[in-house]
Amino acid sequence: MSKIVTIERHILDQQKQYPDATGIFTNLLYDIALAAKFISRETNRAGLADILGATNQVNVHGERQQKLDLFADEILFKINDHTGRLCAMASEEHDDILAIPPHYDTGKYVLLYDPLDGSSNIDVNVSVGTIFAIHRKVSSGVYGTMEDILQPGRSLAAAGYVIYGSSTMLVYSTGQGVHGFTLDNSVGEFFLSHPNMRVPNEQKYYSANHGNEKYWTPGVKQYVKWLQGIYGEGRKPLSHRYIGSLVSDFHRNLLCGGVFVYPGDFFYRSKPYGKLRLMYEAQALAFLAQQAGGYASDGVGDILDIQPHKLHQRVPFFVGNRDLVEKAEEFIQKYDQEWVQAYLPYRNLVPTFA
Ligand code: P6P
Repeated sequence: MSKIVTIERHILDQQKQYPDATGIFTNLLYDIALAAKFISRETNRAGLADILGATNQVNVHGERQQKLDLFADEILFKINDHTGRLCAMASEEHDDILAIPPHYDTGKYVLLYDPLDGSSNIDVNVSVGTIFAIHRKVSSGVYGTMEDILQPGRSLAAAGYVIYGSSTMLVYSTGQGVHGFTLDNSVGEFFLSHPNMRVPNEQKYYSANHGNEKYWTPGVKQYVKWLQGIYGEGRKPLSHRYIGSLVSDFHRNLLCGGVFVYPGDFFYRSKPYGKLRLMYEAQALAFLAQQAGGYASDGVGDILDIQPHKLHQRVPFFVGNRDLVEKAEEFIQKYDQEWVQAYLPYRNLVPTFA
């Protein structure tokens, strides 16, 4: 029997090797793991309880909120609002920063999360996920501000996701590699199952929604044809796999090799900056990809170098094997200058506090 390693044991082991992987992460990750256990339980029985289906509410993006969205959002906030580890939180489901209630202590980290990404898939029993990112507090006051939230991904202290699939897995990094833990429901504990996850050299899949192909820029269209092997070049063509649930598509490509593609549309369309959000989706997955030997780009440059200017900022997203993502940048640089020149002013906006 191999060594039984819990999240706590793993971080303590890491702490010995890397002095800056402070013990604070043990508690913070444990809080997230506890929330994940609650969400996993509800997600797995969604078909049975009356928690299934949409509410009559829409979120900040005008997307109808699933009941499980709201449940996951509330659990993550309630488990973390009183611990004294955080100075603020932010969620996909809320317009603005989530303040720590005044009667609780604050701490030196900020937690950003997408509580249940891909939740529209719940009713059809497709796996969904939670995505989280942890920044260090940089503002001087007691309570967190937007300055603590809108930091580039390069500054991330930790990030990860939980995938609620055939099994529930928590995958995280504190900057010392990517590590996956699988939930053993019989004991209610996450155990290390995928130590030091690395993007494999073999590349198997590309993920893109071909229903949007008519809105793709010329460079992106040619890039996807290159991925399919249409230009020959002796490269093994990639198979297409698209679940429409970001965490699921990312997780499969992390394990099998490949690239996820959600580009910006033409500017006359509704999503010129793509659909995915920088602060609680792209940054976290870009951090993990980089830690696993991969790379993430908005088609112009490294996602981790983008200075955010607003909480729900969208970003074009290419993530996976470094050579596949860099090839996307090449095609866009060569064939999509009109789109790039229109995108750069948005990409380079600075936040009001700067
Ligand atoms: P589309 C789910 O709604 C989500 O935010 C991600 O999980 C997923 O990758 C993407 O949107 C799917 O978007 O436009 O292909 O349905």
